[in-house]
Formats: sequence, structure tokens, C-alpha cells
Amino acid sequence: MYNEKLAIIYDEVTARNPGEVEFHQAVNEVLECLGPVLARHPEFAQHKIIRRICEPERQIIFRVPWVDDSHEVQINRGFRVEFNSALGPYKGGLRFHPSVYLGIIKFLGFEQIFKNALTGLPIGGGKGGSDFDPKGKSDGEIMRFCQSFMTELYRHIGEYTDVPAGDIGVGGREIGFMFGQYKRITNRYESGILTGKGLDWGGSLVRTEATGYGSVYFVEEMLKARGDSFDGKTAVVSGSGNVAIYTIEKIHELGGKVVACSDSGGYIYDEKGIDLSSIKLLKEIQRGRVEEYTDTHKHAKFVKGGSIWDVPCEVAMPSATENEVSGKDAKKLVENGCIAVGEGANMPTTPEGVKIFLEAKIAYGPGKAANAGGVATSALEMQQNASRDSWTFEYTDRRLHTIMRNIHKNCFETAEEYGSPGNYVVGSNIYGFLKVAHAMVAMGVI
Ligand code: NDP
Ligand code: 2IT
Repeated sequence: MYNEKLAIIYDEVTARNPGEVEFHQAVNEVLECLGPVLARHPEFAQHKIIRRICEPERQIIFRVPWVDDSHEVQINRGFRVEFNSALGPYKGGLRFHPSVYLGIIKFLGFEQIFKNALTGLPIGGGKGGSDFDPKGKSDGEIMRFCQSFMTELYRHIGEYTDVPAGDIGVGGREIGFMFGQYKRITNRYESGILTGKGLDWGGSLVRTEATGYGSVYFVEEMLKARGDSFDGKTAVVSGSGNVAIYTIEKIHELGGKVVACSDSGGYIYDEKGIDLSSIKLLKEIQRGRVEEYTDTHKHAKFVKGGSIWDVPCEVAMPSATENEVSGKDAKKLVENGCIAVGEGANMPTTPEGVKIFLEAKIAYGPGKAANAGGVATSALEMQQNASRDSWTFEYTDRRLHTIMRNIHKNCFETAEEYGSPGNYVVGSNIYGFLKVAHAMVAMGVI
């Protein structure tokens, strides 16, 4: 699909950003879709829009020193990549995980630009995080780390500048510690500087559920487009964190049955359907491992080390991390009769896997479209903060549902318009790109 101009840009990006393999992968996937767009819009080449989009507006890397419970000084690295602000203030989560380095934050920030454009809300793209590992840390250690992280980050963020939120390893507890430190340093109660806040101090109903619910709404639309529904379907959801939990909840609500979920230790299989209240208790309250599910559900099976995608299912929703679905996994899913894949995680399928899903012509919803409900509801939280209002659960969920339906419709129609009917990769990349590109052209060379 690559034309010569795009191939040159891709080579430049890889040469300029050596070693950042996940970033290269994310750029490659978008550029592969843009040939027909450049043919229709020669002005984008003239304004060097693609080259500009591939270069973050600002990249911040900082030291995060903190003291652990044994009084030992620890040093981590913090990041915030402010990628693109053509459509609004930089918006995107913070990830705390030992695998974090600049290439991960840049891939996530790059994806976020197009995802945020797809929501139709006024938000630009950014991402941040740290190589800090929250696993096994005490609440005190988490607090001291978050305070140190915010002591540098606070000078870069703001309601009109950059609005971080959660991602892997960052949930309500961490957002609380960071919000508290921001407030203390600045002596200002600025609700709009972070999203994912607690309900008593500026948070929005539905934000916790939004990414999972939104991903299921997206898959529901894909199924509907094929005259089908979730009712009676067997599903597999990887991960057991924020996104996975509310994905399982919504699938069960819609009449599907989730038979497996996982964490980095392995996966559990429960043929009766995963008992979500047990997973919530285990993960949200006790911060335990999915393996412990079998202590209370003797009939369930824990599989260490195997691939969760070997479990036969009709709907697969990867909701853990990047590149968790290999070409081999994708082949197995298709062979086992999977008809729909909705990505709750960011870039969970490898390029080999994506190719297999597209060739099999199953309904494949890429992360930047399927998981956009989380950031969309963050933007709804920003709206509520700006108007000092708070909306009901039902109203906010309705807004989220409408946003996801619109994303599906726009991706579906754009794919058709550009000659790739049913291909949501093409639809999402082109629709998101066009919005950002038109805004950048309008604003001149900045
Ligand atoms: P959480 O930290 O709540 O949960 C992450 C889950 O994925 C855990 O079960 C974790 O297992 C597992 N996991 C993480 N890294 C790995 C790994 N390297 N190998 C195997 N399992 C892993 O994060 P979220 O649920 O918030 O995020 C999940 C995915 O969804 C990410 O890709 C994130 O970028 C994406 N996303 C999140 C949004 C949000 O609003 N939170 C919005 C849009 C996308 P373990 O505990 O063992 O590490
Ligand atoms: O990947 C994502 O979209 C998120 N982690 C959510 C970002 C946000 O600002 O709510």
C-alpha cells in the first residue's frame, strides 16, 4: 500500500528515532493507510503535514527520586510527550510499568492523536509515564513516588495545556496522590488538570467503566453491521485491570459469556463464565493475582505461561498491553471460529496478526477506534469541570454510547469511501488523520 513518498517519510522516522520499535510500528500502521489521502490532498505534502505529525511538539524526560520503605533512595525516569495540539490541549494517560521507555510513550502518544480526533471532542494527543513498577509497593511508596513525579510534571500541565489521566499502573489511587501534590505546590484547586479523579473531588461518573464499556459498544456496532449481536456469544478478554473488568461487565450485560481473563502470570478459564464480583474483589480491592480465583472457584483452571488466545471464542477483546496477540495467536483465533476482535488495549495485535484478521475478513476494531471511550469520557469530565457541574451515570453513559456509535459510523463510512469496505484500520486512520491534518493546514507552519 506504501507509495514512494510515504516510504521515504517512514525511513526518515526510523532513522531519526533509532531503537523505538513500538513507535515505528505505530507510525507504519498509519502511514500504510495514507496513500489514497495524499492522492486527494496534495496540499498535505506541500505543508509537510505527515513529517510534522510524526515529530512530537515537545518531549519531556525527568528524574523521579523517591525514598522507599527501607529508607533507600530510588531513582526512576519520568516522561511526558506532548505530541500534537492541533485539536485541543494535549490529552492522554500516564503509564507506570517497568517496560516504559521513550519508544513506548511515543507510540502511545502518536496513537492518541488519531484516537482523540476520532472522539470528535476538542483534545490533542499526548502520553506520559515512568519505568516505576507499582507491583508489590506499599501505599506509602506509591504516594511518595507520585508526589515526586508530580513535583516535576506540574509545571508542564494545565487545563488549557496538557491534561493527563490513567493508563497501565495508574488508577484512582495514583491520580489522587498526584492531584493532591499539584494542589499543594500551586495552591490552586484546578479540577481540569487531570482526569480520572474521584467522584467527590471533580471526577465523572462512568470514567472508571468507560474504556471497557466503550470497547464493547464498538464491537456491538461491528456485530450489528453484520446483522449479529453479543447475545449468546462466548468471549475471551485478556488482562484483568481497569479495561478488562468493565469489558467483561458489559459483555455479560449484553448476554455474552466471558470464559477467560488473565494477568502477566497467566490466564484463568471458567467454562461457567467468569464471576466478575470475584475478579473485582481480587483486583480492585486486594490487588491480588488472577491465579487466586481458583481458590474460590475450584472448577476453574489456571494456565501459567500459555496463550489465552488458544481458548476458543467468538469474540476476542485484548485488554492488557501492546503486541499481546501474535500472528500465531491470530491464526488460532480465526481457526477456532472467532468472528470479532475489539481492542481495549493500545496496539495489542502485532502487524502479522492484523494482516491475518483483515485477510480473514472478520470484524476487527483497532484500539484507536475501539478503546476511545476512555479518553472521550475524560473529555466529558473536562466539560463537567469547566462548567462546575456533574452529570448522572445514565446521561454520561448515553453520551459515551453515542460517541462510540459515531466513531463506528465514521470509520465504517471512511473505509468505504477510500475503497476498503469493512476495514476499520483504514477507516480509523484516515478519519483521524484528516481531522488533524485539516486543522494543521489552517493554523499554518507551527
Ligand atoms: P491496568 O493497569 O488496570 O491493567 C493492566 C492489565 O494488563 C493487568 O491485568 C496486567 O497484568 C496486564 N498487563 C499489563 N502489562 C502486561 C504485560 N506486559 N504482559 C502481560 N500482561 C500485562 O491497565 P488498564 O486496564 O488501564 O490498561 C490496559 C490496556 O488498555 C493498556 O494497553 C492501556 O494502554 C489501554 N487503555 C487504557 C485506557 C484507560 O482508560 N485505562 C484507555 C484506553 C486504552 P499484571 O497486573 O500482571 O501486570
Ligand atoms: O490510552 C488511553 O486512551 C488512555 N489511557 C486514556 C487517556 C485519557 O486521557 O483518559
